[in-house]
Amino acid sequence: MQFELKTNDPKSKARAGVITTDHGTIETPIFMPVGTVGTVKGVHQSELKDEINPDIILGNTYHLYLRPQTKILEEAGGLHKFMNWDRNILTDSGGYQVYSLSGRRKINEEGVKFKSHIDGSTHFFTPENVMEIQRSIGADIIMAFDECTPYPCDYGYAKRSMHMTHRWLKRCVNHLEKVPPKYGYNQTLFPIVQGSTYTDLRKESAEFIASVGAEGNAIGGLSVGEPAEEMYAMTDVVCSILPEDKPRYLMGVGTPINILENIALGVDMFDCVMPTRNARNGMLFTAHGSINIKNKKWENDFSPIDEMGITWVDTMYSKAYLRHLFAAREMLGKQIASIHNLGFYLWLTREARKHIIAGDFAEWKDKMVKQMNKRL
Ligand code: PRF
Repeated sequence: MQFELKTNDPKSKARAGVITTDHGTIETPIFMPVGTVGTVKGVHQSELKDEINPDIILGNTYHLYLRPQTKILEEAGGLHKFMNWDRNILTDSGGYQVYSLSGRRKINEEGVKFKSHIDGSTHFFTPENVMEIQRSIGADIIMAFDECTPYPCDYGYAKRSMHMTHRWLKRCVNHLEKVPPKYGYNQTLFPIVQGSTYTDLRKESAEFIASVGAEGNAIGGLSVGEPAEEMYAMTDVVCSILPEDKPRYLMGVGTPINILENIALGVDMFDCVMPTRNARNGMLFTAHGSINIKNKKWENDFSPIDEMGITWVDTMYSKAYLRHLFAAREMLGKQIASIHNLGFYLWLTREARKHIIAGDFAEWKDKMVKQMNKRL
């Protein structure tokens, strides 16, 4: 994998770059649509490619390991072939998904014992087997196995957990060297900074992660319920320590405003279920604020979903029609809303990139943050 830093914004820490892997280039900043189980929920591959057009999507080790299971993915020749997606894929390691299982897991130095959300069966993830599973899935970028701490988290726990995540990283790196890639292209491991909301821990973690010399780095443990200002303070500290010439990925973030604020602090990559999950609940993001399409006020509003027309659904359908689809619980409603929201998120990061290159990102960001902070 290569990363070429193209432009630094003069008035913020925002950057524009290009990542190149064996599955093509990724222009950064980028938002990566989440395709947890090998599908970006409700969106056909053709719509994803032609309309939303991301250079990379995300998959989840935890879910894919449980279903369809590693063996099937190997027989298919990896996730790219299985889901017929020939661009980049990143897989998360399961560190966050098992954390979300709270009552159904036990963590110790060796790894995490957890119960499947599907059938209750017991499984064990270790840094070693998570590397092997990610070899079998075959994503271009794979994540280290970490513990994502909750918020709030007491200092002692956060510190012990962070040190364990660092030891787990060493085990990931050692083991990955012993297991070659399976499908003839390279895979790049991104380590993950932890340290909860404690500045000294974040510094220590970022220094440790930087010392490993990986080709890209991630920031975990944020957007878990802390106030946005605390998240920004942590991203800022971490970005000031992580290497300039390597991409930085902020995991599981966030709202359109969170994304712009974190781009301004030097983050290059994002993922979040928000655009698709909120779409399925009838919430649309636009450049002028968010819309609850289920609201009665849209009942006879025959104007397009979004005048900007970023994706074809925006001008093809009216707000009244989309509201009707939600009221009637028709699946097309969720599909339309998902395409709209993902199109908007990708538009937002592409515009950010354009403005970084043009040198007026900071002003544009402030204007957009004000504009988007409304409910229509
Ligand atoms: N670790 C991993 N995946 C994640 C996170 C993390 O801390 C987060 C935190 N927002 C989202 N996804 N492995």
